[in-house]
Amino acid sequence: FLEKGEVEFKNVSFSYPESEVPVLQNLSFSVKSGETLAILGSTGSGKTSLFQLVPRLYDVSEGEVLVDGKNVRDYPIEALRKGIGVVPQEAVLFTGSISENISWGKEGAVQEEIVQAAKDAQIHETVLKLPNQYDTRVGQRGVNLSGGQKQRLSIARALVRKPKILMLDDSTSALDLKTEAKLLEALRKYACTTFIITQKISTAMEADHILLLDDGSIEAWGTHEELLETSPLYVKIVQS
Ligand code: TTP
Ligand code: MG
Repeated sequence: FLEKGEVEFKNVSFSYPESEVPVLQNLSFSVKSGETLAILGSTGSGKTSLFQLVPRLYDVSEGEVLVDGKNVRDYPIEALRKGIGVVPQEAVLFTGSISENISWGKEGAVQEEIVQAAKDAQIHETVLKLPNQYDTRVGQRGVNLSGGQKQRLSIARALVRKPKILMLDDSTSALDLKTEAKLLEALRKYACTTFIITQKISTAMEADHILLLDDGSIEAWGTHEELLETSPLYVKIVQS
């Protein structure tokens, strides 16, 4: 659906429809195929809003978002929705089996693919302990899952589609550091371009680039080492 998964923002500004308030202001950056970008910034700084512009949940107000050099407006919406896996900030599960929840949005996924995605998302072992394993129902009258378990199911759902671009909206917030490290390691073989919103410096340190958003603008861009030198705000976050 997408060729390489390169992403470029060119002078992007954005306000929500019917609002005058700019949420993102003049953002320019680019991420190459297979690279990881960590996005940091305080609550309300525009991280989730930035994510929504890539699969065109919203359109930019000014500027351009390019995927593989082409404006996202020039893609069929299906290509974007299928080539980009967005794991939302709040995991959305529906009443149905674990398998159905993972394969949702990918018709014809076979059991091996579902299990592989679950293994990579670090939820397979948990599923095996459930009463009916992959056939266990979740949601109403089904089992209750913890926040971190829901997050990992939601990641498995994105992985089963083998996206070229993977966008994780604080999706590892409930995971312990060891599980998160295993997850990030497993993601490598997907070789997808990865955007990861995170509050954890340990996650940001592993990324190829860090984008620090402050009130809708880019406060700093670079690697962990570079930001330690150039961004007082980043240093403050590291020390907090
Ligand atoms: P977000 O982009 O949601 O900010 P965030 O993701 O950085 O915050 P958090 O860490 O809490 O998840 O919001 C930026 C601004 O945009 C904020 O003023 C709320 C507003 N907004 C809307 O008006 N409509 C929306 O659908 C969203 C997501 C945000
Ligand atoms: Mg958010």
